[in-house]
Amino acid sequence: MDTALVGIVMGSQSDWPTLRGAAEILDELGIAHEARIVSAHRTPDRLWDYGRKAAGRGLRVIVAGAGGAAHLPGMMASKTRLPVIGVPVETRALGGLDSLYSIVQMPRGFPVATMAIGASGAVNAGLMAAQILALSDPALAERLDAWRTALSASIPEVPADD
Ligand code: RP5
Repeated sequence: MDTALVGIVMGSQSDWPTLRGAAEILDELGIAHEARIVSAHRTPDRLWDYGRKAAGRGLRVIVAGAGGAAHLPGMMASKTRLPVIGVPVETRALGGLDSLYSIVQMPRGFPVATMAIGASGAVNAGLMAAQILALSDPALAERLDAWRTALSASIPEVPADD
């Protein structure tokens, strides 16, 4: 197994159905990654440890998803200089607006690149991580270009009836 370049962290097992979208796109693009449950509130020491060691272990980008009081992406960003891409997980109570506001409104100095709420946000987080890595990986840049071209080609110009 190659050393993971992207760390996907989430606050709970219940976030995995959403965050899996990031893992799948990274698989598709041939990017080594790992997934871990790291909760800002339930396992703060694990979060500290993960953030402190992330760069030294060879990770280049972190995708962090959480729902509700979603402090994980911001706290992770405070512990590592690696780019952190935040995914607001949809919530039953507030539809994920709570997650979005918790993640997006960072104080000056510790940015989190915040994606859309839910599944689209997770896939885009994987793509954003790939785009960052492609800056220094020409082979990946080619795979990414091909992926984007295929997506464009799959969009019909004329809408079909049901
Ligand atoms: C957050 O609380 C997690 O990120 C999750 O989205 C939410 C609910 O967690 P569970 O109660 O389902 O474990 O920490």
